[in-house]
Amino acid sequence: MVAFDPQDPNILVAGGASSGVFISSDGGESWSLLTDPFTPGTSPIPHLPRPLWAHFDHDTAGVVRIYLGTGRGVWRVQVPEADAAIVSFAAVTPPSRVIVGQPVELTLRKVVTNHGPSTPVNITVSRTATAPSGSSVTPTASSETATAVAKDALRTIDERFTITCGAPGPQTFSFANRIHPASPAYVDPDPTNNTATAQVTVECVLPVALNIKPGGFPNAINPKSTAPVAVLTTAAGEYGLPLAFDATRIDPASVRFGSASLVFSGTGGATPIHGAGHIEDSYELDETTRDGDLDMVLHFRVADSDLTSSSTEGCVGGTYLDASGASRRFFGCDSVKISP
Ligand SMILES: [Ca+2]
Ligand SMILES: [Ca+2]
Ligand SMILES: [Ca+2]
Repeated sequence: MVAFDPQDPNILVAGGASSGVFISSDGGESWSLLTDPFTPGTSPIPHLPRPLWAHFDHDTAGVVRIYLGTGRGVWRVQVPEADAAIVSFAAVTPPSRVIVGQPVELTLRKVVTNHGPSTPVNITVSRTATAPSGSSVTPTASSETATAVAKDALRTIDERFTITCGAPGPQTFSFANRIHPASPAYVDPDPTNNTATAQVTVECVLPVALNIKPGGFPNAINPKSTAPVAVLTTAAGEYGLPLAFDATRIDPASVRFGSASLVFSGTGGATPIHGAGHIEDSYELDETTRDGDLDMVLHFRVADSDLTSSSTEGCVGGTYLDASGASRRFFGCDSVKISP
């Protein structure tokens, strides 16, 4: 015998000749034994051999009554209800920008509760994560149990993921959640509040190779002077960079020069002199080689940046047009020695 509850298709019961009767409250994913085929004489639970039919009764709040018929009579079993619910689900201070190829931790915070009437109940929490094509997220699936959640108590669950951008531009990572009472001996009367989804869109930033003071090292710069900076055109894998970059596609007016935190966040930094750059085959990071491809060289007044004598690196960030004409962000740093 297999019977579905017409009021709640997630509830079904199944029974065989001598196996006992099983119930599932999650559409058949998990099952528990309703009857006692082993010690029916000593336990208060009956053994129902050869069940023929089942009738479901929701007339009483907080419990589902199931009438099981055999050729010899009708038995009533009561299954308690527990309404597990997701109250909220969102990312905790997600990064707005992530460098392509660099793994970043992301926390999603979920609050679950149990609206009862059964209390407390264990709640199984399972989740999946999906990355856009080319990017990655781990773990892609996991689950845990929130134990003994009392009626209307709020239980906070933090879920940690690692995301890695595979391409520059906006990338959307998706997270889906599903909860249910851990034991299928409980029926969840409202499955509509058992799922939640969240999406996190980050701007993926292309890492680039930078040569401050091309042709010289250790990049000693007078704070009252201007600093020449070459953003290098590179192939994928060059200088350990994940993707190729054509520096001649940079929009010079968008470029800023300064500390990593200020430039990466896009909140400040010096603008290039005259808002311009020039395209030339500049020096590679060995300071002696010109590799034959064209790079972007810009000049900045050091005093316009936030770099000080204690700074050990200078960074540039800005936008460029990719092969399809879309505006994307790049970012790179080089060591620097600021001294008069
Ligand atoms: Ca529910
Ligand atoms: Ca240099
Ligand atoms: Ca070059």
